[in-house]
Amino acid sequence: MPKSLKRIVITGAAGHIAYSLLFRIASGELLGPDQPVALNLLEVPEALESLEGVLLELDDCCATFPLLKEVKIGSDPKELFKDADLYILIGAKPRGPGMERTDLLMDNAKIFVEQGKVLNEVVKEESLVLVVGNPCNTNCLIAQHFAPRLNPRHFFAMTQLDQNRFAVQLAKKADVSLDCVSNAIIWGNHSATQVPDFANARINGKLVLEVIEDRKWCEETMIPAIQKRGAEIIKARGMSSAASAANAILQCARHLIFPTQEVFSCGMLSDGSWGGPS
Ligand code: NAX
Repeated sequence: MPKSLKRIVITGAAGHIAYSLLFRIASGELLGPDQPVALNLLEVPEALESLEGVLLELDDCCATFPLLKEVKIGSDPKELFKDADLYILIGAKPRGPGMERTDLLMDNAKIFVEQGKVLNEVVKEESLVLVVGNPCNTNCLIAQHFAPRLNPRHFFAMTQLDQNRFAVQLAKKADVSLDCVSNAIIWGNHSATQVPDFANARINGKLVLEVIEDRKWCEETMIPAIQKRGAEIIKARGMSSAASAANAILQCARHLIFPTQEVFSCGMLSDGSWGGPS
């Protein structure tokens, strides 16, 4: 029997990250090759014309995206947030050169207050919310606070990109392939204060310090490099990470939706003990 349609809300849909994400979701990369999907794409009114262009491109790919059954666009969250299974909240003002994520706090908090309130009105009990727009941990907490009807453990802030950056650094230093690295956990916020946990990460099943034997490099070179990686990319590209962020969204959302034995990082409300979506 064909699977029933899954609806995904994506905010900031005319932005850079969404442009790298939408086509991959439409191709089935997120939910699998037999899962029909509908996209509800939210933007601010000024960006709707640009989003219409993305819609035309999705249309032009339809021959290779048979799973994409429906696309709605608009700027009213009350309309677009109805009946979705997954909410990927990207829409926010991005950092420019020299800005830290906290500089965005005031502007972006307002967005997540409004969207949290709308989620509270329309969200289904089993839906999951993944917040990407920065500062993502704070925005996630704000949205969760304003949507008390939804299980607080269904809200997540994305730190998968930091985890990927961490794992790559370890693999390069140890001169092994990426699949040899496990337990590359990120503690704390997606910010310059995050803690890539080299003490518990593993390379070929061994503790990192047994393989790399260079605590000074871990503490003084690797951790600052990961903490500042976003800023390094902004300096080089003049824009914040987009394709790698979209890639991390897919990985993180798959981890949240499909059961996995793999250790992965993301921000979630905690009482100090671990627990996935319940
Ligand atoms: P863009 O500026 O390209 O796109 C953001 C889009 O959001 C714009 O099109 C804007 O019109 C839209 N938007 C603004 N307010 C909105 C609202 N109320 N409702 C719906 N849409 C709205 O930025 P992009 O490069 O796509 O980055 C988006 C966000 O992701 C930024 O906050 C950025 O800092 C954050 N990031 C988070 C990462 C993470 O690991 N958590 C990594 C990448 C990225 O830095």
